[in-house]
Amino acid sequence: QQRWMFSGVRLAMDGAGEGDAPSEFEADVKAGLARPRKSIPPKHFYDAEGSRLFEAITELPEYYPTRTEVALLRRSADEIARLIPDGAALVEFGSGASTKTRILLDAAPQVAVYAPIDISASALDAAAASIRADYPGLRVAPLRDDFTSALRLPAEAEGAPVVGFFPGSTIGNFTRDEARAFLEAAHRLLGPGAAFIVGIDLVKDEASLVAAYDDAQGVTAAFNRNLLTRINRELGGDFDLSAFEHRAVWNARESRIEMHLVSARPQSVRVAGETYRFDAGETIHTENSHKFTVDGFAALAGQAGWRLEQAWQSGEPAFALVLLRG
Ligand code: AVJ
Repeated sequence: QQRWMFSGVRLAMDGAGEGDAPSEFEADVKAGLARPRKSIPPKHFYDAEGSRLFEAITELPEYYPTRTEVALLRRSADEIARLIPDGAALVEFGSGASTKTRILLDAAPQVAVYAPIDISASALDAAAASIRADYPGLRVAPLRDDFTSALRLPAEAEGAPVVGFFPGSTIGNFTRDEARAFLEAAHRLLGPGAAFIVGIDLVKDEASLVAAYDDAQGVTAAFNRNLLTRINRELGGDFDLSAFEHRAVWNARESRIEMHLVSARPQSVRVAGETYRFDAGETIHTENSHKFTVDGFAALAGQAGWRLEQAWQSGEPAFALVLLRG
């Protein structure tokens, strides 16, 4: 951690992972419930149970993004590897278990340094240990932090060609302005000439999109409601879980799936000593998941100083990996 430098620059949504400071969780929940349109940032989904539920989501028949991206990555890995220079440093944003990274590392043995960034210390330690064990020639320089905050590359990456990696369409959790700010920060961090490989989920028919976020088994509903369980446990809340319904809606104007928790009746909820009123039908907006076109994403990245160099796209359901050049 000493080899890295940080700034106080933070975005409203800044990464997924357990281990947020409780005070940040409390501040976000209190501020979010006090707004006229109540909202809580999606990064707070990922306590231990939330992380487990998200893993279960990735196995659902309706939730296509993970398996589609993994298949696309496998299929494109050799082509992507040809664009990665000898001795490169691979910097991953929100690395989690580093599962997708292995597909790249297997195809690109010329990568010399792996610098995973993740907010969860436990996930980062476990991933770094297992990558070190399986790739003995690779230097692993992990950074435990919110991935929007890193401002300097590790010393191990100095002088090396830099390749950023941000799979999972996690960039879709940002609003447009946040995504632009993140891409600008990543451009500064990775440096001129760097490559940046980003996974983006693509616009498709509304029924497939809604089903992916409102599955038949109710796992996504449980994932959404778990946020209230976490508030009850960690912040002394008294949310009645049976009085909030899961809703996933397609917002065509913003090109995003929104997840909400809908109050089934008028009610008051106490959290950390404060009372919050809900009308019947009032919602807490808990997540945005933006869907892109390759051209639209290239334009957005262009505003942040990146040029689209190559894109790999799956068949239906459509998902893309893009390689941006700084
Ligand atoms: C981890 C942000 C990519 O938006 O698809 C899955 C999270 N939320 N189901 C997504 C999520 C509900 C996921 N990301």
